[in-house]
Amino acid sequence: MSEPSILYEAREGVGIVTLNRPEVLNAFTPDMLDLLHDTLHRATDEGQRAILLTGAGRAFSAGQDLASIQDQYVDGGPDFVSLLREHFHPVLRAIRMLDVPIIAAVNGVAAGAGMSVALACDIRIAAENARFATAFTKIGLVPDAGMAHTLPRLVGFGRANWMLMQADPVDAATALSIGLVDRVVAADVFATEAFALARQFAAGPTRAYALTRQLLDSAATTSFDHLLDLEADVQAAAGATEDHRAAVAAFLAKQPPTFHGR
Ligand code: T3D
Repeated sequence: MSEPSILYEAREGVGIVTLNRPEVLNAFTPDMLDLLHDTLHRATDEGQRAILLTGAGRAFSAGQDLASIQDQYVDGGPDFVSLLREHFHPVLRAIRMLDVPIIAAVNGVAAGAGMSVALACDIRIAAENARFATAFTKIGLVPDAGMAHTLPRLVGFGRANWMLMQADPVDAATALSIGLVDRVVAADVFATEAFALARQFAAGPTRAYALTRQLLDSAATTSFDHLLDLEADVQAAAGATEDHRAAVAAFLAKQPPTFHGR
């Protein structure tokens, strides 16, 4: 029997989700995307307080599996609309709507929609040998899986435009310097450091993280005036959490806070 295309393990409050088709650099098939979607929900349903998303072997993901759709080109071409709407988009929406923080541990190359998935995550930690290739225009496609939204917001319009149109891969050091990733670590300690980072988020104020993401996403499409109204409501939700109250009490008692994710 073949290995599952997505591996899952729960450890110390972290759901570790591994893209697992290393022979094709973890390129996505529809079944794999559906399983990824279900596995993200499995982690939160089980009560994990952070998700660490990574790839097996030498890649994070090379995006859409181009070999698996090759035969469709003789017959009118792949059905891009259903591939995106039915398989990619549920994954991207799940990532942006999770109740817990999700950290992309980019262990190697991330290309096309594989890079898009990494960019949709809350935090990116990359191994020093990681590479980021938008790849879409190299095969005559436009950015998808949300990249036209996420990339300019991370690196600015001009740099995003260059990366999408010129499309040569960007190395990890450059990715760090332009804000595409949050941390870069040596390959030999990458797995340990990535897990430690995820565990740190798993021990944090879970609701505040999810509400922060919600506020940032809303801010991208709203006026400053409306954002001020929105932040009052979202802050009321954060302020009603047990974690907030306990953290203020801990601060006043000169103690470190302990968060329970409630
Ligand atoms: O329906 C739709 O298409 C719409 C959705 C589109 C979303 C997208 O993601 S479009 C972008 C798709 N991805 C790409 O175009 C990237 C293609 N891959 C590459 O450019 C390179 O493989 C990398 C830059 C990612 C890595 O290069 P390198 O030299 O490190 O590895 P390699 O030798 O090219 O790849 C290793 C193997 O993985 C190789 O197989 P082999 O020769 O050992 O049997 C290669 O064919 C396979 N592989 C890599 N990427 C894909 C792939 N197989 C299928 N699909 C891939 N995307």
